[in-house]
Amino acid sequence: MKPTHIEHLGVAVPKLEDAIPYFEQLLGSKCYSIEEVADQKVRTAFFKVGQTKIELLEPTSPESTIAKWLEKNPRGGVHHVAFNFEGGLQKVLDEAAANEWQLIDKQPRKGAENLNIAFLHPKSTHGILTELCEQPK
Ligand code: CMX
Repeated sequence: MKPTHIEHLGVAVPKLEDAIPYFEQLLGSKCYSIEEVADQKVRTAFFKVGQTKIELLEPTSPESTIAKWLEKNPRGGVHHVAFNFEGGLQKVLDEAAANEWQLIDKQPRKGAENLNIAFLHPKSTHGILTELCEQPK
């Protein structure tokens, strides 16, 4: 298991439009994509910082995991860290399971930007909700 780079940092915010101007100024680049991920009940906005991205996440429903997280962290903040892998995400997940890390997703599924993704539970990753990613073929 060796990620190539940090694919993105997921940042939960109450409202995308309130946060986008700050990140555009900070990063000196425009938000390049806004996308709704219906099954995660979020709207996302993306920025590039070198090879890494910042993904802003706004809940689209009170049942969204992001809405629940914002109840405890109303200003927003870093919600998850996503690492990019090459050579097959299922292999990485099998290794994670063998390490007894708690898998939220037992097999890869589709996430924002059509990435193949799977999450590890923060209870087994030193408090960091960890996303494993692979670029689509
Ligand atoms: N980072 C660190 N810890 C977190 C966390 C996060 N983002 N979210 C929840 N936790 C912790 C809580 O603090 C809590 O800890 P304690 O038991 O010590 O109090 C514990 O996890 C359970 O928290 P909860 O509020 O009851 O939340 P749930 O168990 O319902 O859900 C989780 C937590 C991680 C399983 C859920 O958020 C999940 O499945 N996440 C993966 C999917 C996801 O995050 N989707 C949104 C992004 C989608 C995208 O990027 O496109």
